[in-house]
Parts: sequence; C-alpha cells; structure tokens
Amino acid sequence: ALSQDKLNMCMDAKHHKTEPGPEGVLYSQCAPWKDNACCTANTSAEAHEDNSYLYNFNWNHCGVMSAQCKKHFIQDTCFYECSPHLGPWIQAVDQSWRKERILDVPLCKEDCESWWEDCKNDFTCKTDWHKGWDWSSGTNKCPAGSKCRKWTEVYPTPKSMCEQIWSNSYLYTTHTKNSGRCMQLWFTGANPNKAVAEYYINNAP
Ligand code: FOL
Repeated sequence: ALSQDKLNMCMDAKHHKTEPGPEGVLYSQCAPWKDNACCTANTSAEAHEDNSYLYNFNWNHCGVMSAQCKKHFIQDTCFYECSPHLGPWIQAVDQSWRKERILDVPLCKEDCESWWEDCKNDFTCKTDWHKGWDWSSGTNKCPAGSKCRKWTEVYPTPKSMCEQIWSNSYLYTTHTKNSGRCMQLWFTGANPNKAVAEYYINNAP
C-alpha cells in the first residue's frame, strides 16, 4: 500500500481502496465502517449478494446455506473488505487475485464461537475455502471426490473453523470483546479495532 501507516491502511488486494477514508453510506452489515473504510459503497452492497462479482463465491455449495450462518460470512466479508486497521497482520503474497493478505488476525472468542454455533447445522465439502474448488462453471463447486459433510465433521471446533476456512486469516483467541486484545467482526459505533491494532503495533508478538 502507498501508506506505511500500519494503524490506518488498506491491503493491496482485489477490491480494496488504495487508502482508507469515509464513505457516505455503506450497505447494511458493512455500515459500521462508514466513517473510515477500505471498501467502496458498491463493494459493501455486493458483500451481501450470493455469487457476487467480488469473488463469484457460492455459499450454497452443499445445499442452501442457512440465513443465520450466512450473516456471519457477510460480516466476515465486510470486515475483510472494509477494515482499515489490519496493518499489523498484512503480508505480501504471490497470488493471481491479490498482492497482500491478512494472516493470524486475533479474533475475539465470541465472534468465532457465535459464527460456528450459527453454522454448525450447515454442510460443506472443504476445510480451506481459498483453494481447490472446481471453477469450471464460473462459480465454485465441490471438487470431484470431496463430499458434502456436516459442518461439525469438517470443523470440530470454533477454532478449527475460524483458522482454517480462510487459510489462517484469523487466529482463534480466548480474548473477549472489549479486552483490547482481539479484533471484532461485529460492533456498533466507533471502531474498537483501531486500539487493538495500536496495541499489537506497540507490543509485537
Ligand atoms: N475473508 C477473510 N477473513 N480473509 C480472506 O482472505 C478472505 N478471502 C476471500 C473472502 N473472504 C475472506 C476471498 N475468497 C478464490 C477462492 C476464495 C476467495 C478468493 C478466491 C479462488 O479463486 N480460489 C482458487 C485458487 C485461486 C488462486 O489461489 O490462484 C481455487 O483453487 O479455488
């Protein structure tokens, strides 16, 4: 990214703005980031669509994903696309679709656990949703030889889901919301993650 300010920057990825800044309106679940965001209004609206142009990603690859589960994937998309405070966890990568990624972002326990609880009756065929899909139809389908299984068979614990689903974007933590030691996917009002990024900038692991 142009800005080297780890406290306030956007990763160099597929849809991110080059610099964070205010957006008048961000759609629905992305609205908490409107005062300072790495996503555009358009990206925030797309984050709520099935098979959106963002990644053509199909949440319904093992039957229709439940609404209670999907809301967490929408929130994850808002967090991933909009967060301006991920600097401490941004890493360069050599991928066709992005130059930078996030790695081991410490996620608050409640956000990981509620995500897993709300998805535990859903089904999937893959542990790492970043790689290995069949894209021949234009959207991701389960590759040959990977059967749809119960969520809890694929991800026995919240930690296994949060860490494995996006190839270690997240690190599961036992820190709780408002501890100042973990990042929140869900918040209202001022972004609590700025102080968390500041803490990790000043206290490198
Ligand atoms: N949320 C979070 N928290 N972290 C992320 O890194 C993240 N990434 C996405 C969405 N939400 C996220 C983007 N998701 C492919 C699959 C998923 C995806 C983006 C791209 C994809 O094209 N996979 C190919 C391999 C592509 C390649 O690595 O060159 C595949 O084999 O399935």
